[in-house]
Amino acid sequence: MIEVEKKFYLHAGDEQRLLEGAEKVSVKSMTDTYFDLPDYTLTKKDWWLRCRNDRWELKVALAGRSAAGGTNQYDELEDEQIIREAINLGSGQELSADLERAGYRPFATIITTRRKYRKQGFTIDLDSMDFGYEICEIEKMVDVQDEADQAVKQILTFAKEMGLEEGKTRGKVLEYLFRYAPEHYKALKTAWGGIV
Ligand code: V4E
Repeated sequence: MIEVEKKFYLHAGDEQRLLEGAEKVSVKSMTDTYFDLPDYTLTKKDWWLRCRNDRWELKVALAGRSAAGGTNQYDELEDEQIIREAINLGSGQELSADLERAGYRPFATIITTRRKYRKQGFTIDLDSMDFGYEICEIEKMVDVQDEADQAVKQILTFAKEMGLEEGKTRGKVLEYLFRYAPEHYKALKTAWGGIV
């Protein structure tokens, strides 16, 4: 599956409008620890290796850093063997031990409370982070890349109908790096040729 998503900052009145008629799906807390090599090999490629509530995930950027309309597209790998292959990590012992041996280190731990809703075929996540940051994500899952471009347009149209401001947003991890790990943030800015 390919996740097509766009992040928005909500202003006064936005949440109420957005959630009107929405179906509440869940409220969950998740603890994410993100890992990379000291030279930021993964994140410079816009790849994000994390352990979420004890399960490993690798988000791999698909369509460049920022596709049309600032909607990022990622493949989400959740099978440990496939994650190993993606990052060229041979089999040994536990994934965490093998990662550490290969030089990977945690660079951020973020606790998020996520309120999840569904409306008009879109998933709406209202995320509140433990370091004092809030962001809204509108998402659609699609099966193949061909459908992703269509999903991008649909998300942007839906957001416009809901009266949301379509501006540049900093996701939770980038905001975390911006605040607490400026050297890492600067490395990404250089590698990507700009950043919000
Ligand atoms: C994809 C990404 C990062 C990893 C965290 O992704 P995010 O979507 O913020 O996490 P979350 O918890 O919502 O994941 P989900 O539960 O939906 O799977 S950190 C930065 N990015 C990408 C990114 C980018 N390339 N450029 C900008 C301006 N922002 C974010």
